Amino acid sequence: MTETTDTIERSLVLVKPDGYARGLTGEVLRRVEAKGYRLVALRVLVPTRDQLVAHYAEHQGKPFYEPLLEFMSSGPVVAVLIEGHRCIEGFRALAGATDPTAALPGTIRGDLGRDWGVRVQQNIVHGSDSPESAARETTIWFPEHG
Ligand code: D4T
Repeated sequence: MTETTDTIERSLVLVKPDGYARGLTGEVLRRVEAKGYRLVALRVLVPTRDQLVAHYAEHQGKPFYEPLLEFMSSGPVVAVLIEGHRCIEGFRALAGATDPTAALPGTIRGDLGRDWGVRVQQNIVHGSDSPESAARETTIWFPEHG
């Protein structure tokens, strides 16, 4: 059977500062590759405030917004562009629920995350939640692929 290429999606994944600092980048990438998705681009960087303001525009004004920006700029992250049919939905399933305490075992957040008693959830990874978000986020983290 020939794979149709016109419905291939890309998703923007971030290994957040907690995941990077804990040495979990390889484990996250292992799960992405084991699932069958392709790594298109990968970069280690400390996010700028401008990048985070653009990335988290939808959360501006929420109580966790400033702690979130502070946490996300606290150290290196790994930005990864992944590719595959329905990889946006697929990576969200791999990541699990936002709250790592409630995230199911078997997911990245459920297996590797926990509550640390701080003002923002440290949940190891981010993944785009729609094709529109993926396109917008790709221009922020990988302008050369946007
Ligand atoms: P991201 O965007 O980081 O992949 O996470 P989610 O898609 O799972 O969750 P989100 O956008 O709703 O939240 C972004 C980021 O903020 C933290 N957060 C979120 C938090 O600390 N308290 C909260 O009540 C919410 C909703 C966790 C992820």
